[in-house]
Amino acid sequence: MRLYTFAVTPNNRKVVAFIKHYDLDVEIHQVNFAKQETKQPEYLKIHPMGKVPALVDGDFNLWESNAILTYLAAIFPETCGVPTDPKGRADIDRWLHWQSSHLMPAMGALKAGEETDLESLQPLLAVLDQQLAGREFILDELSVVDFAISVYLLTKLGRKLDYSGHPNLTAWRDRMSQMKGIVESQVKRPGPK
Ligand SMILES: N[C@@H](CCC(=O)N[C@@H](CS)C(=O)NCC(=O)O)C(=O)O
Repeated sequence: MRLYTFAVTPNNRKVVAFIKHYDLDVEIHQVNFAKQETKQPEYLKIHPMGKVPALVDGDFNLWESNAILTYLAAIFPETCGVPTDPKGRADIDRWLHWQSSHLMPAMGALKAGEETDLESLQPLLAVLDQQLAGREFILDELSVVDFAISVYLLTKLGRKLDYSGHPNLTAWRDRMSQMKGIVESQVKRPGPK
């Protein structure tokens, strides 16, 4: 199994973090953007939109980071990354959709400068804080959603947000930042000489 990825973005990091957290037998291939690897005909056969991440498992090509996360959790059930009961599974879908349809667009708008007020994220942070009340992880047990969401709040932009009114979220974010997969998927930037 091979993951095509580009380390630095949250949609890529969430998958790499999950793989590294559980030492999954998946080869991680960093694509070469400078050489336009993702726009080459060979790669477009894997991901017709020419984006990353993408997973190749034999003759099965899968793209969309959240679909890759739930597939890996199914292939490697020892991760317990996705509950198998219908309500547990629906809860996973709920939070993965929340990440892709609310958190990502809101943070994307800030990053693109279409929205300039960092406070615009506060209602979303409040929803997450409320969910985390009395819980160690978003769905009690560590699951793919913790990886999918935490990486957004650990980006450069995520680090600028005000978490002071959200104690449950603050504690979870700190906890996630110390998890093996999150630590090992961190891109180390060269420091000042
Ligand atoms: N919704 C997709 C987003 C994929 C995506 O936009 N990937 C970006 C990096 S995060 C990319 O490949 N950008 C380069 C390009 O569009 O050429 C996912 O979650 O996998």
